[in-house]
Amino acid sequence: MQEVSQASLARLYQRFRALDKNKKGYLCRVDLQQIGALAVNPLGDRIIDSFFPEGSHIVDFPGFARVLAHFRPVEEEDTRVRDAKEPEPLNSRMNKLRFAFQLYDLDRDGKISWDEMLQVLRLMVGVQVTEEQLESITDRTVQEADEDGDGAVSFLEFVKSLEKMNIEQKMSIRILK
Ligand SMILES: [Ca+2]
Ligand SMILES: [Ca+2]
Repeated sequence: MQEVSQASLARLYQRFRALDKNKKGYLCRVDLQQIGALAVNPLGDRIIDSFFPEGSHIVDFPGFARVLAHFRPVEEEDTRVRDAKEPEPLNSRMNKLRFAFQLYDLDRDGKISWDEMLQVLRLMVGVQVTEEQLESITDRTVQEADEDGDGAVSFLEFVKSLEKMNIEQKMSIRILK
């Protein structure tokens, strides 16, 4: 976490303590559901899931800070050439993309299947489309991204299809105001 300044770490810790209503020393799902930026995000529940890897039900401060690091806006200085030995910051474009990809890839097999795409699109487009419309949106989305024609979207295909979108902006949820 060396890329996080002391000041922002202190603010993050205040945020953690404020969310931790009963001063348990850790957070659970209901605590995280108080984060407004997540409550209004269609993938908020999926993002909350990513705080709890492998069936755990609580997250401590280091785990909380690690997941939130993906959402910090990319600072201008991040575009400078870094020492190759330096680890990539968690909020780099590549890490944001990896994080976004795993929100789609529920079974973690490295590919977004048609069903997985459908589930995400259902969350994103809301209730105003019919199941039939949703399926055709899914068809189109998968087809547009699927370059090798295996019917699923690999990480590379995902990256290419998002290239024109401003992922930094989309993934920069300002939790630390
Ligand atoms: Ca998958
Ligand atoms: Ca493919």
